[in-house]
Formats: sequence, structure tokens, C-alpha cells
Amino acid sequence: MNFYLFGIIIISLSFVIQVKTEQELQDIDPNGYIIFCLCMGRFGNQAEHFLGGLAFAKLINRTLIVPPWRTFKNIPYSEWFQIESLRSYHRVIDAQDFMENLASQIWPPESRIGFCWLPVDRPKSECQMKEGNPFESFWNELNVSFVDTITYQLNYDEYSIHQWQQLFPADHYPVLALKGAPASFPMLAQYRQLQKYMNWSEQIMNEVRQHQKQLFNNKPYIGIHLRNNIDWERSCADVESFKTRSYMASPQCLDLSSSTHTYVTHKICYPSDDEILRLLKNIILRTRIHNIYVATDKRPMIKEIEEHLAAQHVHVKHLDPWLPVIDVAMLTHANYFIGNCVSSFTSFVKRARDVYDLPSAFWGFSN
Ligand SMILES: Nc1nc2c(ncn2[C@@H]2O[C@H](COP(=O)(O)OP(=O)(O)O)[C@@H](O)[C@H]2O)c(=O)[nH]1
Ligand SMILES: *[C@@H]1O[C@H](CO)[C@@H](O)[C@H](O)[C@H]1NC(C)=O
Ligand SMILES: *[C@@H]1O[C@H](CO)[C@@H](O)[C@H](O)[C@H]1NC(C)=O
Ligand SMILES: *[C@@H]1O[C@H](CO)[C@@H](O)[C@H](O)[C@H]1NC(C)=O
Ligand SMILES: [Mg+2]
Repeated sequence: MNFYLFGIIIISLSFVIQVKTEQELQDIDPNGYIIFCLCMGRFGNQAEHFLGGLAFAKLINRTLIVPPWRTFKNIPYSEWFQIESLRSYHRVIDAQDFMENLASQIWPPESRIGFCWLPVDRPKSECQMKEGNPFESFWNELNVSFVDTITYQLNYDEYSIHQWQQLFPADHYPVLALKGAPASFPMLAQYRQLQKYMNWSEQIMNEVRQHQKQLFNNKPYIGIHLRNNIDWERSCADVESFKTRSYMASPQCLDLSSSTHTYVTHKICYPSDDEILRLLKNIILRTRIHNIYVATDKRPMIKEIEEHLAAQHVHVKHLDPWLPVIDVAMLTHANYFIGNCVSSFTSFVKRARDVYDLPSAFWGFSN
């Protein structure tokens, strides 16, 4: 009996010691940390900001505290993508993990300062880290409040890194908590390739495989993105009067450095049914793929596609998943993809496909 108890004590002791060692093993980065809210737009916008912010974390050489995605609540990054894959590019720690295991030590509540980019003539009082939606909920769900704020006018490029380090050295400011992402939208072309470090989570991949089996019996399919909700119709209404090549995500298909390319047209931004049926038919004839996966925020055009392409014997499927990111993942894994050049929902899919040289096309182009 005594011997038995002794054993339990030894086991408990070694458990305590092991847990402690694991926490201690979580090295503190002497170069500090950076976190920001993905507080602009929905998934596509957030993903472009995330990749820009990831690039900046590496430039400034601070560990990235990987922010959760922002929907009606914070979604841990790892629910949709693997944290581990990011490590091949840069040092990262999940936000929840950081708050639970490191924050009390290196970022105690009384030291939490928020940083805002503001023009030089604006008062510090305009730097409100938690004012409005989704800022307030983002930080509240991480249990973070700020005791002070600092404003800055620095850029997020490699030429500004020295200034960042001079103004905000890691020993004084171990954590830079920025109000918005240190990145531009649309994202810089040079960072698109960072998409290769965003690998889907096992959870999302399982769901994709399940749908591919159920909808198409694992046969090839063409994925199309129809961005046709009323917000989009309005956004595209006057686009031709802007005479620009850079409207939202459009740099993904219009080369900004070239003068030969067209401006964003209404047809590119909000393609007509005729244009959608025309291009889809061309791709079906060329690829001989007859399964169509429709992702849309509003009108899937199933009847129209089935009728117009009856001779091609198409099978048209539309999931309308509860999580939009399931549509993104299904499009990413299609054998061919046609998307909307102005949409950042499409731009995520396009970048992810480019990693594996999978073919993509855009509405409004004559291919
Ligand atoms: N499920 C689903 N949702 C979509 C689709 N297209 C747009 N949405 C919704 O509309 C949002 C559009 O915002 P965002 O992702 O930033 O892309 P953008 O506005 O097209 O640049 C998405 O995040 C989705 O919530 C789609 O094909 N499928
Ligand atoms: C970046 O930070 C890491 C870890 O803190 C450090 O080992 C490395 O030397 C730093 N690199 C540069 C270029 O300062
Ligand atoms: C992402 O997943 C692919 C396929 O499983 C793998 O080949 C690749 O190495 C992964 N990338 C990273 C950065 O982990
Ligand atoms: C925030 O606090 C709540 C309540 O104490 C806790 O359940 C939750 O895990 C905390 N979240 C984080 C990110 O630390
Ligand atoms: Mg948007």
C-alpha cells in the first residue's frame, strides 16, 4: 500500500516537472513579437492582409503572433490552416497559445500598449484600439485591453525597418500590437508566393475530400466563382469611369506596370450571364470536364448553366456551405478554375492554385 502511494507521488511529481519544462521550453524571442487585427473586410481581404503582415513580421524579425480570422467571432488560424507550415517561412506562435503561455510573463496587462498609424497632425486621442466593430470584439475575445497608445507614421517596407527598430526596440516594446495589419490592400505582388505557406488544416481537407466524393465521385471538376450579390453589383456599377487597373483585387489579372492592358471593365467586374456561359462553355469544350462546382454569394445560375450547356451533359453542383472558406477550399482543389478578377475571395483561390501550377481563368477575358 505504502509502496503504491509512493509510486503515485513519483508519477505526479514527474508530471508536474514535465509540464513546467514544456512551458520553459517555449523560448521567449529576444527580438520581440508582433500582432495585429485582421479588421478589414471578410475572408479574402483578411487573407491578403495576413500575407502582407506575415512578410512584415519577417522583415522586422519579430515573432508573428498569428491572429485569428475575424468572422462574427474570432476563429483560431489553426481551424482553417496549419500553423506549422508557416514555420518554414518565419517564427510564429498562435495568438491563443501566446495569451495562455507567454503573455503574463512578457506582456502583462499593465504593459499593453496599442500602436496606430496616424497622419502626423492627428492627435493621439484618435488612436482607439478597441473602438467599433470588429476591433472591440477581436481584442476582447483575446482578453486584451490597452493601458496606453502610441501613434506612428512609418511604412511597412524594408527601407523603414531601421526606423521601426530605433523607435520601438524590442527590449522596451516586446510586443507590437498594431490596430490594423501592417500591409496594403490589394497586397503587393511580391508577397503572393507566400501563399505556399498557407496549408489547409486536416479538418478542412477532410471536408473537401468528403464533398469531392459525394458531389463528383472523385472525378475532375471545374470550379467557378460567381460574385454577384447586390454589394458587388453596386461596387462594379461605375467601375469604367474610374479608368483604373487597380480596383480592389484586380492587380491579380491586370499588370499594373504595363500600358498595353485595359482598365477594369464592367465585364471583368460584374460579368453578364452571357459572358459566364460563353467562357464556361469554352473551358468545358477544351478540358472535356463536365462537372461544375458553383461557388457564389448569391445567384448560382444552375438552371441557366444546365440549359445552355445541355448538349455538353454538365453536372452542376452548388453546396452553399455554412462556412464560406469551404467554397474557397473546393475551388482551390478544382481541376480548372474561373474566378472574378476584382474579388479577393477569388484572389486567394488563384494564388493557392498558382503554387501547384493549376490552371485558372477570369471572367471578361477572351480565353
Ligand atoms: N460561400 C461563399 N461566400 C462568398 C462567395 N463569394 C463571396 N462570398 C462572401 O462574401 C465575402 C466577400 O468578401 P471578401 O472575401 O473580402 O472578398 P471580396 O469582397 O470579393 O474581395 C466572402 O468572404 C464570403 O463571406 C462564394 O462564392 N461562396
Ligand atoms: C532575428 O531574430 C532571431 C531570433 O530572435 C535571431 O536569432 C536572428 O539573429 C535575428 N536576425 C537578424 C538578422 O537580426
Ligand atoms: C503543404 O502541404 C503540401 C502537401 O501536403 C506539402 O508538400 C508542403 O510541403 C506543405 N508546405 C509547407 C510549407 O508545410
Ligand atoms: C479569455 O478568458 C476566458 C475567461 O477567463 C477564457 O475562457 C479564455 O480561454 C480566455 N481566452 C484567451 C485567448 O486567453
Ligand atoms: Mg469585400
